Amino acid sequence: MTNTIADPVVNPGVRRPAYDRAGLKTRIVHIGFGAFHRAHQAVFTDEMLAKTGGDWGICEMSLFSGDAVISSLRRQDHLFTVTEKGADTTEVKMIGAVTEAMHPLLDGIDGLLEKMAEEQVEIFSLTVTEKGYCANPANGRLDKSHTLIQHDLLNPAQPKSAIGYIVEALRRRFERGLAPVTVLSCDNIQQNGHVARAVVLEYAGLLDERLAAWIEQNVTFPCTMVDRIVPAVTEETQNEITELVGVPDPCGVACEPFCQWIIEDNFANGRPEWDLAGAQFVANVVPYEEMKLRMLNGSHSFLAYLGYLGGYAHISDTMLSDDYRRAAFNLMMKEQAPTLDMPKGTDVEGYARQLIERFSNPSLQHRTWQIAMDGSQKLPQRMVDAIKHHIAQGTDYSHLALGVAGWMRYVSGQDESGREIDVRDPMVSAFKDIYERVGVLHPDVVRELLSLDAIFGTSLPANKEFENAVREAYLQLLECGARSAWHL
Ligand code: NAI
Ligand code: CS2
Repeated sequence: MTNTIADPVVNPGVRRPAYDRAGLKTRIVHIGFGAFHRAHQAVFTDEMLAKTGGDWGICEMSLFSGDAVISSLRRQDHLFTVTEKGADTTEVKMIGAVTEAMHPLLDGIDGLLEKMAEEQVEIFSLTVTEKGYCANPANGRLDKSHTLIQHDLLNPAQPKSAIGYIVEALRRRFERGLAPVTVLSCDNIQQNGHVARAVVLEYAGLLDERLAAWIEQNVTFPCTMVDRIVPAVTEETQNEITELVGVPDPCGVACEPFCQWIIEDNFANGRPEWDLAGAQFVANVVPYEEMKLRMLNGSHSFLAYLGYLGGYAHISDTMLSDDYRRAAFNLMMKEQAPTLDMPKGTDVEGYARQLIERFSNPSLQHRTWQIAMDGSQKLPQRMVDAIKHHIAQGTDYSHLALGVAGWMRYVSGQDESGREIDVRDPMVSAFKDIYERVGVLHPDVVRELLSLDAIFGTSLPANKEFENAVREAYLQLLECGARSAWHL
């Protein structure tokens, strides 16, 4: 048998769990054992446990891909490592907060549902990506035509979508007279708790009005602002982790040292004292979410589209260009910050400067291609909401228009040298149809892409001034290329 991180071969520099793991119970079920959860909620829970010695354990679940990672996690006693990499610091932490790990391919759909229905479970947390909510991105309502939702409505006891799992597990709890739970969304969606609540209630209502009413009255859906840059793990990262840890850790991830979690204090049942590990519980998260989604994620997407088109593979590469760095800072300060309504004393400019520093971290290889993914699910909260604000105020939004044009140019599927771009997005076939119909890189695609109401809603596309701003930016990109576009 080969050694794993559960064996006593791990390098002494790795920080180990500082609490009694045997006392943990599965009180949290987490759906989406991706890179982000491992480096964020799992770390907060681990650090909280080191302070309190409590019993908040996590059962990890992935619903689609990821069965191999779940199997690996089981093989290594549910331990995994997180490597925090600053510009010139490296710290490796072994996380011990996980008690169980499940996947439908390993345990059957019913196995997962029964785990979620266990009496001691108090929280269902989620990192299932923006598209995992099966919502219309522009308005946050359930997309009833979604293939997974259509399937689940016909087979509610054998669901496929995260929403289907949550509602079926809640039904079992409701019928067995068990306590309700808190559904804790940790995805980058504007008012993520409200969106989770809306889709769960709408879907439950289509199945059973009584169940929907019970959920509405008993289950809570706090909003959260989550922040830590955690790039997808590459082979290079895996090798580096093996070197640092002493044995391979197929569940290991690497991330930046920065970490932030602001949580609306609205729990149906118990909650961990995550504040002891640095999280903040507040009454209203929405302004913080908005600030993060527009300033960080908005400029991330701007840099991802224009960076990819300009030939930059990583965010940190774009930060080596004065033009890209200045454009990202101006986008944040001139066009995103003015749309925010922050509590008094919030240092927005300090936040923007810190973001530029975080984006510049040379130890993180965060691919522009990764961030460019799923743009249809990301543009509304990252750019479109702010554009609406500027149109209402009559103020300048030229960087945002360039960002939208960069997305349009990117989803053409062809880069500036004519090479194919691997566009990943649930709406990719709609983009292909438009480009095929209108002609490759014809500026009329602007009007056609703007008419996708799942992204731009219904009123914005009718605004001629907006269409012209995006069209001009698109023409700039065609004529000069991303690196020479106006605002770069
Ligand atoms: P990942 O690709 O490593 O993991 C994605 C997880 O979501 C996997 O477990 C996958 O099985 C699951 N998933 C994907 N599509 C799904 C669907 N339709 N239904 C149910 N589950 C689905 O991605 P990562 O890095 O963990 O990010 C996940 C989400 O976390 C992001 O989309 C974002 O909303 C949020 N986030 C990510 C940050 C990062 O820097 N990676 C930071 C802040 C938030
Ligand atoms: C990124 C985010 O992939 C993306 O779209 O913008 O995942 C970003 O890394 C995080 O939100 C940082 O907290």
